[in-house]
Amino acid sequence: MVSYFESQGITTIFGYIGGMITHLVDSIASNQHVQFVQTYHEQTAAFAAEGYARESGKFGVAISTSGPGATNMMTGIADAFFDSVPVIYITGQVNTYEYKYEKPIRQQGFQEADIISIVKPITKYAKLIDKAEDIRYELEKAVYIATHGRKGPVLLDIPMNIQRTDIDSNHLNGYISKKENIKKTNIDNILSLISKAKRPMLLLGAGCLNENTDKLINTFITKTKIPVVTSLLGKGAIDETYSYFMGMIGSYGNRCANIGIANSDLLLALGTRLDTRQTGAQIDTFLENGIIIHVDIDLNELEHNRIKNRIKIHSNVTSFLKSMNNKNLNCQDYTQWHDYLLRLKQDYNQNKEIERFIINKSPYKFMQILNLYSQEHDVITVDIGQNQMWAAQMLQIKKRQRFVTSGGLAPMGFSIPVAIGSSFANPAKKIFSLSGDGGFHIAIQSLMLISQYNLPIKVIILNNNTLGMITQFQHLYFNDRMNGTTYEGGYCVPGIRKIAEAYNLAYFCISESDLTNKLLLDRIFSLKNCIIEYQIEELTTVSPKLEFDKPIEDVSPYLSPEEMENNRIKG
Ligand SMILES: Cc1ncc(C[n+]2csc(CCOP(=O)(O)OP(=O)(O)O)c2C)c(N)n1
Ligand SMILES: [Mg+2]
Repeated sequence: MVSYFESQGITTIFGYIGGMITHLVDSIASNQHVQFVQTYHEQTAAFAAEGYARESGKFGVAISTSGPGATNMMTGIADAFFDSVPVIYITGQVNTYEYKYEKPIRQQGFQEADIISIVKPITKYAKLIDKAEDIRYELEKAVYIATHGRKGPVLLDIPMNIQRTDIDSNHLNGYISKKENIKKTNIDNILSLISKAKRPMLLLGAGCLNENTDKLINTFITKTKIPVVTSLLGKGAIDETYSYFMGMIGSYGNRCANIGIANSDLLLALGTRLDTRQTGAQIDTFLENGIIIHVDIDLNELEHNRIKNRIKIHSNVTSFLKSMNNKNLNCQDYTQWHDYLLRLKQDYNQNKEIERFIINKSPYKFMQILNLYSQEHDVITVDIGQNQMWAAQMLQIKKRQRFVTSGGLAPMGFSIPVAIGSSFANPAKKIFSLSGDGGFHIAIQSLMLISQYNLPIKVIILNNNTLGMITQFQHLYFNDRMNGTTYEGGYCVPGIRKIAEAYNLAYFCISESDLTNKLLLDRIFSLKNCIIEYQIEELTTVSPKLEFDKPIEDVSPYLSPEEMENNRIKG
């Protein structure tokens, strides 16, 4: 198994040891080219493998023992499933002669759990391998499934006695993939629609992050000058300094992006599933008078999307853009459309939003500083909560920068493990890992790896001393009853200075007043790794925010009806 992973270019396998996986760990240790990284928690391994997959462009591998080891990986498995990340998860299992199989009992072997049944709904493929001679076939099949079509996780559950069987893989059957049967799409109709559109908009989703897709996107927009928005997961698909880049759309999208998309007459949505967080719950009003061309690799997403009236194109983004770029496309004159969007961008960019609507500007000011200190090619990993949205709204993603966050599952504690996985995939990359105080606490044990392997990761904690995203929710809908989210409500933040010391990492505590201290910031940001605690006083909020049942352009805090009207394109 390890030799096979080596042949696929995999250099690191993440995991946590236990009796039922010791054979595999031992085999990894005996291979010169593949290392085993002991992650101190299986959830860290599961997320790290995702980070490794995203950064390497290959796939990640995470392993654990049976029972609790396997169940601890589940959050990562679900995350990889919803966000389409190719990862091979391998769990050890009790010996086949101890396994309960179909017997109507709860458990037969010690630490036995039927992980296959548990993970079926959150994997592309999950298989108990209880015949040693199946291993080659199943392994090759697992990698094929994880990395083809809409990518995602696969789990192989391997009993201990199967792991220790001697095999000669040259004499075992391999997996031969079926020819993929994707119809060649006729794009002439699409070209004609785009050429007629007066106000087209390109929406980039996670499906645009494949290798080389950025070049194709670049060619397409250089040629057409079509304006661009992204989804949360699409951030990083384009250098955001593009003049007609409007920002991120959605529930926490930039106001100019949300108004812009609402006024377009044709939306070319690439590699995105147009979920509620992007479109708002008012799907009937989403691009009410416009055409939506929906390009997705997953036929089910195309067929079962809530938004009616879409032109569906079953294709991956890369081949779609290749065919588009090969054709002649005569676009309309976009001068008026561009002028309108540039005006929106001027009036409703995130800096304006903050000036106008945000009382506690401190977190956003930190993001402005990060824009100065992060460079092309850097990796920025982001956790869940207000910190995620401050980053998504405010960070201007540069050329080949990677913005890694979780969209579908959104598990707190994601950012640091995923940064670690990225770092093992590409040790040359500088990484900024952002978390809230809550998410940081959940991922705490993974800090060990940063000092242990001296990884180039700066861990940044936006410490507002609350589970901020939920306090904003409690403020809106629960009359400020801050149960479980503030000190008074029973939520405490540990002393981060002491934690940094315990994990052997340099520590800096800064607040808003330090953001003008260039000398200090230069020093902190020039370090290879450290923990930066950014202390934020008072209640924090995210703005804009789309409230339930509002159309995408009508985000809170609300504009006056006159201002709204003034932003609407008539006709
Ligand atoms: C594992 C997990 N548990 C609970 C939640 C629900 N949740 C979403 S955001 C949030 C608060 C996050 O607080 P913090 O990490 O301090 O970030 P902040 O919002 O303050 O920036 C919570 C509890 C979640 N997303 N993931
Ligand atoms: Mg917080």
